[in-house]
Amino acid sequence: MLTRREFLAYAAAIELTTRGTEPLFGRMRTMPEFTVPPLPYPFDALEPYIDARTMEIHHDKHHGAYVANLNAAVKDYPDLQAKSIEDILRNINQVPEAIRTAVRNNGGGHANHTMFWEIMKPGGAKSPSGALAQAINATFGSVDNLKEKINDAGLKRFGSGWAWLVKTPKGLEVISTANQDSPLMDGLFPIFGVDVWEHAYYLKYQNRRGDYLHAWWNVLNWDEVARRFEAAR
Ligand code: MN3
Repeated sequence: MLTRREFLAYAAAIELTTRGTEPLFGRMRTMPEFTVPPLPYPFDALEPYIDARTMEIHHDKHHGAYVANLNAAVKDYPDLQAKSIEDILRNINQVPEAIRTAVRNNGGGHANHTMFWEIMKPGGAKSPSGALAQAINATFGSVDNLKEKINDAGLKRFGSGWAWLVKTPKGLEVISTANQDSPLMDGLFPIFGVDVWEHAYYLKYQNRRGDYLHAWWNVLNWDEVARRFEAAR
């Protein structure tokens, strides 16, 4: 089974070798679709902080729907199908207007959740280390201050959205976005974000978003966050 990246490289190679001849197969029909990545741990792995039922519905149904809707939106746009979701979001204003809102919401949902599953794990380090820790301390004073800022941004986000630590041209910053908007749409790099949609916490925490945010730090995968911090530099 080829990954999407491998397939694209393969398809590009085929296209190169068949240039000037009849195409071997219809490119539009064989382009792979965006897919929901498998959860890197069992549904119940983040208990008791995030319950198994929430994880199952969130990953299979919510992320599944974003991907299905994204694929439907780009169905007739092979140039978009050939791009990574990050590239599409970075250039969201170049997406044809007819499908721009659908791509913004569902493509944003796909990218945000793909990141979200990776930046959580059971039993990870309790705090950051190395260059990431230095940068956090230099910018926010302490990791606890960063947590407070993220929690505050998540609590103040009215309705649905995300709270983020992002890399700006100047350094690190805490922001929040509405709905499924990605920091990539504003030219910012998402180092990590926490989902504050009710579907992320309602079964266990009901209306207590603050309790969810407080508990969420127990499942943050600081190793993956450090990897993303390095990638942003
Ligand atoms: Mn969600």
